[in-house]
Amino acid sequence: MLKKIVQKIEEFDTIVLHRHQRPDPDAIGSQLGLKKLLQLNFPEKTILATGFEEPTLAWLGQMDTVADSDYPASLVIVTDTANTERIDDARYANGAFLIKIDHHPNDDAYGDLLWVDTSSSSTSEMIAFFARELGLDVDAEIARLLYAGIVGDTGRFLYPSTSARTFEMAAYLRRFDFDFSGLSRQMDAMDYKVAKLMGYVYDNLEVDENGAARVVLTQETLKTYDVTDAETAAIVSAPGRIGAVQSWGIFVEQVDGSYRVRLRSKSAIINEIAKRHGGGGHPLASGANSYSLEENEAIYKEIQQVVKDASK
Ligand SMILES: [Mn+2]
Repeated sequence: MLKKIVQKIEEFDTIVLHRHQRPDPDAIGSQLGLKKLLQLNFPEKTILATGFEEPTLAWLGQMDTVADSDYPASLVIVTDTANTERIDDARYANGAFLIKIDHHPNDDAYGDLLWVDTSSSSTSEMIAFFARELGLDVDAEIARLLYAGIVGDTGRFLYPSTSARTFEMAAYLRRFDFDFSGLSRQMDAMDYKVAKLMGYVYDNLEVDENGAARVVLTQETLKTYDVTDAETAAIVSAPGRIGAVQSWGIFVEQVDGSYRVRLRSKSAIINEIAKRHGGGGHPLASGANSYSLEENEAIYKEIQQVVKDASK
């Protein structure tokens, strides 16, 4: 598989890299890590990265301006994105050949060539593996980007997706001379306003007798704390720090009145709930969409049910 991907890379002069909307450190880390990796190892090629410039992740790196005319003769590689609707920049379909590199369940098997490995903690881990297995040159900046992606998707090596290979890749990347403690501090840091929002989350969290929990963040709450939907990412794992909490949903009201629901769990499988409500993702970390207060209730009831079933 790795060889096939390299063969395709060798065939094209222009390569455009995409990742998912509402990017997280793994989306950008894998996208820009791969970009720098290809630039370093194939200096004669034009390697471009496209997508929304997420302000809270600007410290990771910048996107490029990609022209429509760049696409027809290009290889497009999409990292960290399970389904086509989630790909940032719909022009991904305009390339001559499409490769999917991802670690989410392969429910939407798009692309002409797919490398999907659900045993990987992150797509950044896959790119690090790709680089090491093929003996490609790696530098400190590539290592920084991929390490950030691994740290992001494993919750700093906390989630069960953290494997022996995850640590191997982390150890491999750590050899390069990037600002390790600066990056670690950056990824652990939060704005004062987000810290206050976290206080709100702990104050208003509803937890049932089996450990099913929820909190609703309305537009009004977001305004009160002066945080954007993207900034709420920092509080998603917070309920899990409470011992009694097993699975939880964070319901974030959107401008249009719908809700983005972030589902997390310590052991009970919750991505089936997400799939029933216009979303998907990992068994223990997924996202759904709700279009009414009734649907919010239905989703919470489903969380309660899986937690109850798992506690038997
Ligand atoms: Mn990921």
